[in-house]
Amino acid sequence: MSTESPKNFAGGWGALKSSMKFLKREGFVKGNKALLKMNQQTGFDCPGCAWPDPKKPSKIAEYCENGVKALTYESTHKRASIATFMKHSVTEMNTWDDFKLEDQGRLTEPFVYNPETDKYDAISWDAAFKLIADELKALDNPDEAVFYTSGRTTNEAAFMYQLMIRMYGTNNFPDCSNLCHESSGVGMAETVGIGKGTVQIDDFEEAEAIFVIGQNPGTNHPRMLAELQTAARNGCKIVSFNPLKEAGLLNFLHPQDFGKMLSNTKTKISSHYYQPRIGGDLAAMRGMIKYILEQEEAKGGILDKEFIEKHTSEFPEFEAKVKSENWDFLVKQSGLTKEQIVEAAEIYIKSKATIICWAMGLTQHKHGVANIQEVISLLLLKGNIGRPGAGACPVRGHSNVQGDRTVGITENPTEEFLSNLDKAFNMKSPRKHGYSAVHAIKAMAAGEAKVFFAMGGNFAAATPDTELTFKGLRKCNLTVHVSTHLNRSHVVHGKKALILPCLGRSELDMQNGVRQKVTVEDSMSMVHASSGSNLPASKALLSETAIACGIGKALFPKDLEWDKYVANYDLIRDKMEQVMPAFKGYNEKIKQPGGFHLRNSAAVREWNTSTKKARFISNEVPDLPIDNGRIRLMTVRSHDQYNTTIYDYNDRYRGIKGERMIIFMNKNDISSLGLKEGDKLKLTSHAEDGKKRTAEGFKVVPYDIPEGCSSAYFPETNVLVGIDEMAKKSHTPMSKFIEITVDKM
Ligand SMILES: Nc1nc2c(c(=O)[nH]1)N[C@H]1C(S)=C(S)[C@@H](COP(=O)(O)OP(=O)(O)OC[C@H]3O[C@@H](n4cnc5c(=O)[nH]c(N)nc54)[C@H](O)[C@@H]3O)O[C@H]1N2
Ligand SMILES: Nc1nc2c(c(=O)[nH]1)N[C@H]1C(S)=C(S)[C@@H](COP(=O)(O)OP(=O)(O)OC[C@H]3O[C@@H](n4cnc5c(=O)[nH]c(N)nc54)[C@H](O)[C@@H]3O)O[C@H]1N2
Ligand SMILES: [Mo]
Repeated sequence: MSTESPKNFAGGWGALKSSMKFLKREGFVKGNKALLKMNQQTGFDCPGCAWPDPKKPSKIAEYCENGVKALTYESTHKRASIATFMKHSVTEMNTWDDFKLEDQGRLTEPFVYNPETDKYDAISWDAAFKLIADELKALDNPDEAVFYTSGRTTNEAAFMYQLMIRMYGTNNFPDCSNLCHESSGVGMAETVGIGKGTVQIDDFEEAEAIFVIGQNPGTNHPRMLAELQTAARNGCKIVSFNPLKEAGLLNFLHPQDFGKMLSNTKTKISSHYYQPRIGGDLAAMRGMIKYILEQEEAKGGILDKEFIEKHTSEFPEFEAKVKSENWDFLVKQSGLTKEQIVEAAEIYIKSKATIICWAMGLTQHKHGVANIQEVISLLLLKGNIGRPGAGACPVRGHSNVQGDRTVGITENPTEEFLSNLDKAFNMKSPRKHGYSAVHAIKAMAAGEAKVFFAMGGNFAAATPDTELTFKGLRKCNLTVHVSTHLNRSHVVHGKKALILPCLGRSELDMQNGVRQKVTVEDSMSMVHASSGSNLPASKALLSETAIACGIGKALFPKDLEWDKYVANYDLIRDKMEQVMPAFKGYNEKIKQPGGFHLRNSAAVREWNTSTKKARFISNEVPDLPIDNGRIRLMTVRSHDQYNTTIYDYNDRYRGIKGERMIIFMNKNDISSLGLKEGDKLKLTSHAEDGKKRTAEGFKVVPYDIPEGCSSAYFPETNVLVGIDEMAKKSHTPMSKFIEITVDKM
């Protein structure tokens, strides 16, 4: 391992150099051609993040270093073929790290686990579909099967998948969203009546202040830096709340801006940077609101009283709650000074249009939902929802995680959706709500769920409480994964196990001789078409849509003309429009460059809440233990990973090379614990269930992080997250708040 000083800017020549490295490593020519089509209005959607494409057609393709990694990963020349599986037993492969598993390359054909040889053998698609149908039919109750989705699945595939499963009879749809932005969805649905962001991309040009809370766009949404750069140049105040100084939030040098690259001109991104304690944001925001209300009382003219009167409910209760709050408590809990809180509040007061962006730093806490509701309260005070340059912006993760939810991937479907589905397909969907991700793990571990099916993702590695998750998966009668690459979930498997390889987003999807389009929805509710152009990694791959329909056909050959839908995705979209009125004219609308915007009720100040108004909800600011001899650990992404996919072992912006087993700590904590840089630690977490969970071998790296706080990478740290450590109401694992003690090894 080597460490160097963390960078104070993102992008620049380092980003280009890294892009070139990945292009070379995975097969330069093919990747390069495909890049020209990425995020172009006639090409395919980047399988990286859910940040929207630019509105105006651009001459050059919109991509970033991490988009290049996502694409080269998909178009690698390496293959996990039958030869790979003949060479290595599953037990052996389970000793490999996550990098080595995925680095075998693209899966080439369906594989079935052979318990006699402990190896995966090839199996035909028809035999695989039959095996799944037989196992599903053998269950006593459809609720004994669980169907996970990861957010890369396109609208068409997700829709046919949920249809097949609801025909089968369950709403057990745990989703990567459960591990991710669920707190945003739940928090916003209660307060503004819709669980989606209210801003559109153009709003970033009109905002006077943009708050970025608990998000690391330099690594996870690099294309967002272009919007922040434009805003900063327009004089917009950019205020970051993050325990770490993240390079991308400090300065940016756009790698596609040749002029600036040549003159090495960086743009300062954050005008103000605050480093709260991990979990301290709710206290900080409550402090800001307290100051705003104090100023309103002293001077007046700050609140948008007309908006509050006309559009909101429960303001008096909220005001009373905030006033009763003790400043010392809020300051101590936030980890900031009162001056910093006041300074941030002053920026908010002066700004005529404010956007608040956030990601996992707010959602993956016990008080994740309360965090989001405080963001909303802050916005409501000045009527900052439903007008230009203002609004709530939960920055989504997976490129179609929002779309999957829209088209029915949810364990809590609405009655409206189900009854429309029933009408469109002449069926009776189950009404009982299903398992979320955490509940699915518990059910499998308890033997109550017996078949686990995953449309994408890497459930074994992405979820909390690794030991319990592994136990649950191994107990299943059957585990099935639709995947592009080999991963942990294939080698920690049920008694029977299948790996079903699928096409990636960048690949040509030909059905019946016709090139198909699929659609996705970005973070700002734009739905647009995507059509891959690369030759598929193997002739035996099927599209996710064809796989969902293949299982549907094996289960219910007579109930639907499954082949008809596989042959022409337009017909799927016609059906979708019957179920979801917002998609009216779907096939026509996606012909428009850039696609179409799904109506967002909150953005037009229509509040579908229990009070029919936007709600101020008075949550308690949690009294989180400080100085209790424990350290708060947040688990984050390095620059060289995509969730559980490890592209490489570097974290360039944070100065880490060739290593992932590290823990960033404050230098005062390091010395008070008698440690020094490079010491190897055993981490022990202290969950409320009383169980001690440990992870070993993390090297100490001193870092600019508040005292009592630390940071390490996931998935290596998921063993430390107790299964019951989850956000209230949203049940999102508390991946950003693990209380640990450390021992020198
Ligand atoms: N290249 C790449 N892109 C990705 C992904 C990837 O893995 N790689 N993953 C995708 C997915 S699924 C998602 S959900 C998004 C995730 O995007 P992010 O949420 O940006 O991802 P994390 O690495 O979890 O980073 C969380 C950030 O919050 C900060 N943070 C942690 N705890 C707190 C806290 O208590 N308060 C505050 N204020 N900040 C805190 C951390 O320091 C870090 O900067 O990215 C998506 N895009
Ligand atoms: N401790 C901790 N844990 C976390 C988080 C955290 O911050 N901390 N973040 C959480 C978050 S935000 C999320 S979203 C989850 C992510 O959880 P998942 O979505 O389950 O995991 P990924 O790592 O994104 O999935 C990677 C796998 O997806 C497959 N794949 C790639 N492309 C495709 C495709 O086009 N189709 C199909 N079918 N498969 C494909 C590949 O085989 C690859 O191995 O992890 C969560 N886990
Ligand atoms: Mo995510």
